[in-house]
Amino acid sequence: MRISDIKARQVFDSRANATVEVDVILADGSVGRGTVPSGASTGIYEVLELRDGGKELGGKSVRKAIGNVLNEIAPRIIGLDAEDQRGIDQLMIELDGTENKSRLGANAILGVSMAVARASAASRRVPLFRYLGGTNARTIPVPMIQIIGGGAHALHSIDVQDFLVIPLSFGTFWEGFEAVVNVYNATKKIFMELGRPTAIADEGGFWPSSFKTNEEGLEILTEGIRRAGYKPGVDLGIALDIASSEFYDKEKKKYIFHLENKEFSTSEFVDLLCSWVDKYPIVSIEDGTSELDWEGSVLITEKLGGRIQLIGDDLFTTNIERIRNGVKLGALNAVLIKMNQIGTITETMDAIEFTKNSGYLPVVSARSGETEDDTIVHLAIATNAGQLKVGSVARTERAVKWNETIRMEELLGRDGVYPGKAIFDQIKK
Ligand code: 2PG
Ligand code: MG
Repeated sequence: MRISDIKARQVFDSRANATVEVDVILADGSVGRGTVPSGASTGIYEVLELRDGGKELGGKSVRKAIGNVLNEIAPRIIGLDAEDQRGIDQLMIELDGTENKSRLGANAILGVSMAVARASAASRRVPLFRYLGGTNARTIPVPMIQIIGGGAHALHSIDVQDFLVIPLSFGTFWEGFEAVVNVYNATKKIFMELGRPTAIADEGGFWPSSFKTNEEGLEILTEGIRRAGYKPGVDLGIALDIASSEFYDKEKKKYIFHLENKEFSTSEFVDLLCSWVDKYPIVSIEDGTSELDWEGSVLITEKLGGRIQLIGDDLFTTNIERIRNGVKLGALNAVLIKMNQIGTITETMDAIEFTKNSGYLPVVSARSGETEDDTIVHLAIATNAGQLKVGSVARTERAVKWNETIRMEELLGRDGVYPGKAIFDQIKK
C-alpha cells in the first residue's frame, strides 16, 4: 500500500519535554502514528536526538526535526510502498548521511520509521507484533519493573538509578505483573511507615528521599517483596540498573558514590556489586560498569556472568558494532534494546537478532521520557525478545505498555509463550 501523506507535529512526553510525533497515511486511508521517546541518562554512543537549542521550551523544542520530516523525508517517501520498511529505513539513513543521524535527527527518522510500520499493520488489520514478526511472533515478555527510581531520574538523590523486580515463579505475564503491583504497594507502605514522602521519580518508582546509602534501596526492596507475601529470589528477583556511566569519573578512572562520598576503582566497584549479589536476591545488573570501561565490563562478567544477567545499555547503545565488540571481548551477557539509541525499526530488529545469535539476551526497553506510544510492546513480542523494561507500574505512560502486554497475552491465548524464569536458563555461561 502506497504512502499518500505524512504529518508531523510537536507533542509532549511524560517529563513535559517536546517530542516528535509523525502520522503516516496510506492510499487506503490507514493511519500509523509514531511518538518518539527520550532518555535522560543517555549514553554517549547513542544516535543524536535533534533539539533546537535557543530560547523556546528551554532549547528543547524539536521544530528542526519536524521540518526535516516534512521537507526532507516526506517528499522522498510519499508514493513508496509502506511495507518496504527496510527500504524506507535505509533511504532515510542514506538521506541523513551521517554516522549518528545528526543531520536529520534520529528523532525525526525514528518517528517516520515507527509510523510507517504502524500504518502497514493498520492497513493489513493485524496487530503490530504480527505484522513485524509474522506467525512465529508469540513470546510474551517477562517484565523488569522499577520500584525505586534514583540517579538522573530523581535529581541524583542517590547514585544507583533503578531498583527493579522481575517476577520468577509465575506462569503468565498477568500473574507476574499482579505480583509486581503487590510489591509496589507494599513498598509504598514501608516508605510511609518510615515517615518518608511517597513522591515518585521520572519512571513512576518511589523517589529515594533521605537515603543514607545506596544499599538501603536493596534493603527496602527486599523487605517490600517479603511484605507483599512473596519469597525474595524465589517468587521475585531484584534487578538493578546501576547506570554507572553517570557517576564514573573518566579522568580519575573511579566510580564515585556521591551520596556516600566514596570512590571505587573498577575492581573495588565490581567487588562491591559482587557483595550485593551475595547478600540480596539479585538476578540482573545493568550498566554495572561504565560505557568507557570495557575492561570493567569484562571483569564483572568474569565474576558474575555465570550467576546473573549482565545487561549493557550505555555500553552497547543498541549498536551492532558495539555489541559485536562486547561479544568478542566476553563483556556482559545481555543487551538493552532502545529504538531511539539507533534510530529505525529495522536497525532495532537487526540488533535484537544479532544479540540472540550471539547467545546474549535482548531486553527491550522504554526511555525515562515516554508517551502513550506502545510500539515497544509489539517489538518485544514480534522478535520473541523475552524481556521488557518500562519503568514502574504507576503512571499512564508506563501503564499503557503493561496494559497492552496484558491485551496481547489475551489475544495470543494458547499460541502465546511466557518464559518466566526459564528466560535466564538461556544466559551464556
Ligand atoms: C535506562 C533508561 C530507562 P534513560 O537507563 O535504562 O530506565 O533511562 O531513558 O533516561 O536513559
Ligand atoms: Mg539503563
